[in-house]
Amino acid sequence: MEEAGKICLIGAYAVGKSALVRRCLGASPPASYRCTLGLSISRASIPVQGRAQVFSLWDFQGSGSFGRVNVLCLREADALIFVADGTRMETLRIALDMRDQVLGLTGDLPNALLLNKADLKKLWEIPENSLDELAGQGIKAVKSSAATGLGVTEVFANLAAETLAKTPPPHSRSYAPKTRSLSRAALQREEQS
Ligand SMILES: Nc1nc2c(ncn2[C@@H]2O[C@H](COP(=O)(O)OP(=O)(O)OP(=O)(O)O)[C@@H](O)[C@H]2O)c(=O)[nH]1
Ligand SMILES: [Mg+2]
Repeated sequence: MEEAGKICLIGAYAVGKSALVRRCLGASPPASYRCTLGLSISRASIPVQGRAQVFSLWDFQGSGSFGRVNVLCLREADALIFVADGTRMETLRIALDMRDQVLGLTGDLPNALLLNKADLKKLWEIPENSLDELAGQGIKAVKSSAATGLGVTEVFANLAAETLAKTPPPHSRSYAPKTRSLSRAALQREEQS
């Protein structure tokens, strides 16, 4: 089946990106933590308006900044999921920095910010009013848990629907290859930084 789009997951290390992908694929998080090396790509079937659509999920290695190689991988991104770990406040700052940096390069793509590990309430560090503050800044933030599944299906389904609303899949339009790419100026800025 033809891929309907590419969804990228980005954030600091150990925030739960790979666990969220596993949950999207119908599996629970693994018992032990294994960091992603570089990039892991999976294919997921996500229903949009009652019809299964295949998306590729690009799960990047966690980091505090987005390097040049990863920036090049974002050329064909259709939607972005920025992930923070609600039990580590600094990971929210990292996710917001990455969001600014990446959206500055890709332009306005469908995106969401996940405050993950919502099941770990006792360890939660992000203030309760943060969701409202972020909403006030036009940032769609959602609490999620790869452990319980909270918010996960909805976020992937919403982004898949937004992606298809922007770019219908090939079988429902006359086929034209994607032409969007990072601007030369954006790449040069990235090289110089
Ligand atoms: N309790 C709880 N644990 C989680 C959740 N999501 C992930 N974890 C755990 O957190 C650890 C890190 O999860 P990963 O999914 O590997 O994190 P990652 O962001 O992919 O990490 P990198 O690949 O290093 O960037 C693992 O031990 C997971 O089982 C969650 O929602 N709740
Ligand atoms: Mg990972």
